[in-house]
Amino acid sequence: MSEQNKFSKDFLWGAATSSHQVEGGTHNNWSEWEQSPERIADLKKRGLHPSAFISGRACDHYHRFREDFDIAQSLGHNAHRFSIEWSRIEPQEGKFDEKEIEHYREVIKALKERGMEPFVTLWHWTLPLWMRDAGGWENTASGFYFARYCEKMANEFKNEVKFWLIINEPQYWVWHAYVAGVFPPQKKNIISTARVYRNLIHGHKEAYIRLKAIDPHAQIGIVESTGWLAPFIFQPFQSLRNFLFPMCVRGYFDFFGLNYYRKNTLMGRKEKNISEIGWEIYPEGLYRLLTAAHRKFKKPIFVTENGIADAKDEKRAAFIRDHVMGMKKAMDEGADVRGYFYWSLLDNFEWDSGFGPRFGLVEVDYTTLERKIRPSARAYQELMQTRSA
Ligand code: IFM
Repeated sequence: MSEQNKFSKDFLWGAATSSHQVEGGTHNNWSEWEQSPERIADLKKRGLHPSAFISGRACDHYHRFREDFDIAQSLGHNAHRFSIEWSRIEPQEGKFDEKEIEHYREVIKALKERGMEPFVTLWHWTLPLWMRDAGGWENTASGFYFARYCEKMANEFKNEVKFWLIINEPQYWVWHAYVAGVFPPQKKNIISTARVYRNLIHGHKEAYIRLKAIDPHAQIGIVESTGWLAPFIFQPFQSLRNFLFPMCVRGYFDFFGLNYYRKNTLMGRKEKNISEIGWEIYPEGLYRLLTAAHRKFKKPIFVTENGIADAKDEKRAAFIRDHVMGMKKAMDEGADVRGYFYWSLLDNFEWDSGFGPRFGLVEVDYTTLERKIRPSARAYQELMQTRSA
């Protein structure tokens, strides 16, 4: 590999997680939904075993984060993305739990001690129960509630955290919760969708303003889920699918967090190369979307998620290599990409799909909670080391 093909020393390499998916012991709108009689009946009707769809103790990362960060450090990561669980921090409206704030202070400290830059997501899809009972993001005050919690976090961690991500994949989440109706609250209602979208925009902007007021040097990002639409006739919808929310909050983010997994072939022939959950593997899409995001927003970009469900670890190493190459191509053409986070560090609870899909660089035995590093995690390490100048 020629020198100019290498990544700079400050390029950030790491992996991502989210609280509800790995911590275990969360008590929020999702944990209650997972155990609701309606959800259990629905799973049984589909011949599925409900226990595989209840997050429960997940990976027990809440108690094992140091051990997990030791692994990430041993794999050469110099950054890590995780989320703060709002329901732990503010279990009752307006009342912040100091013990839980200290927990996340320890998490951040543990990362820094291991030479990993923390990337902190403030909302990754789970609500405190009081917020759910108040109507969740449908409530007109939801943006205010959310921004108040964000402000608290910024005040607590302003000296330790430089990179903040406000809301994870807002448009993707709205679609699944309010249009497709597969995430709680499982509504399929266009009025609710519009209301929630508007409140998320307001929540994002208000959080940005408050975070910046507390720390003008903070780098605050948007994270959106992107997918390459195919075939060609869907080209005009590419922006709507991938960049609508970021366009609505233009001027209120310092960097673009781009999550990318797959091609979405809406009709015609699909890619033959697919993951074990049927997602079409298309590294070229990452190149194209990074290039498009660069042209549209002219901001620094981090690939904040990119990963594959692959229990046997047969495709993951090539998947990472090919996507990193796609990313490099976009960088060579001018996209200001500054980091790459594989999803996910650990196997984890994949929302409505339960524990089935295995995205981890590290395999988790959900009975013993034993961690086992997959060979692709080493391949990823080699890739980042041989390519860093
Ligand atoms: O697990 C999810 C994550 O929570 C959000 N982005 C996509 C991942 C894989 O589906």
